[in-house]
Amino acid sequence: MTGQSAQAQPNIALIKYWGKSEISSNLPAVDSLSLTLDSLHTQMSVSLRDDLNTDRLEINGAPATAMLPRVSACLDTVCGKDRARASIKSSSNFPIAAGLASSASAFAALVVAADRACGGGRDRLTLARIAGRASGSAARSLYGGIVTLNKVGAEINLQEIAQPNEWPLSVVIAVTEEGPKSVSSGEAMVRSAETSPFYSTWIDRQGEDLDSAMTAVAERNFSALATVAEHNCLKMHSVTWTSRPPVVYWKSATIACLETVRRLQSDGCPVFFTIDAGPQVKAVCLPEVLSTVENALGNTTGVKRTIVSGLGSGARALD
Ligand code: 2P0
Repeated sequence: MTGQSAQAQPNIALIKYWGKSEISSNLPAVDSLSLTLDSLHTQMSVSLRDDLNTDRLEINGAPATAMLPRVSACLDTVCGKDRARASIKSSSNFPIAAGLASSASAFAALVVAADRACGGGRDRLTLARIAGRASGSAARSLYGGIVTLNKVGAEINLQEIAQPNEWPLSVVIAVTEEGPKSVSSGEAMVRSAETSPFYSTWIDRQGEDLDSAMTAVAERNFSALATVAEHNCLKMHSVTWTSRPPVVYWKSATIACLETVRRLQSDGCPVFFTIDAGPQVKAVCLPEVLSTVENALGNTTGVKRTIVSGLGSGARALD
């Protein structure tokens, strides 16, 4: 029996992946830029076992059959279809399937653990490409700090454009609802592509947002990063709102959090918001205003709790 463990942290996109150019290989339709977090994590263990007839998956201690086909397919890619069956155990220290990028940290940790379990020794980019086929955002969690993902032909490339200590941004996550989301991001992306009148503009204008964000990161220009990240977020949600039937991930507490961020900004506080495929608001700020931002969001109507994080490293094996 071989058992291997790995850990990965979720990432939060400031320039968002929304849409697929090829569904079979899960190739993103747009490039993206994200922050890898440090305080949230998923730990995954993979044991290849000759005594099992089927793969077994436990998430936070409970059997998880719905996710198993995606996990098994990912293991096939890493270890080959003729591999031994696997016992896979995943645990996360944050709510899953609620717009906190749990699939990103899960599949990033899975490919690292699986690669070790079958003795592959693959490099990080190869593992990121495999993770990306399972979940587009997972590729970014193989890398740390501020990360870009670019589509080049039928492949993706990734780059760490700033290490956590080179621009130590802070993130406050305002949790407004803990349950799983109503429409999966994969399904919502397909619906957006097929029905939103704004989808083609979203695709066409992504390059300029990514360029602006990369320049802002290179110059450590917080207000420029804030402007383009909020714009990109609101564009992505405009696409989901205008899909048919519409996909609206926001709750009233989500909007209350945006009002809190606007109030902080008008007081001169260096903070901006972003929202993913769920109702939570992620506020990115400079470390010196972290407690101000955390208090303000924690006291916003409808916020159940806040989670604070800095920037962290990419997925890694655990000994
Ligand atoms: C992102 N999201 O860039 C965007 C912004 C959500 C909103 O990537 O279908 O779970 O598994 O490739 O990676 C969430 O999508 O999608 C996501 P699949 P994934 O972070």
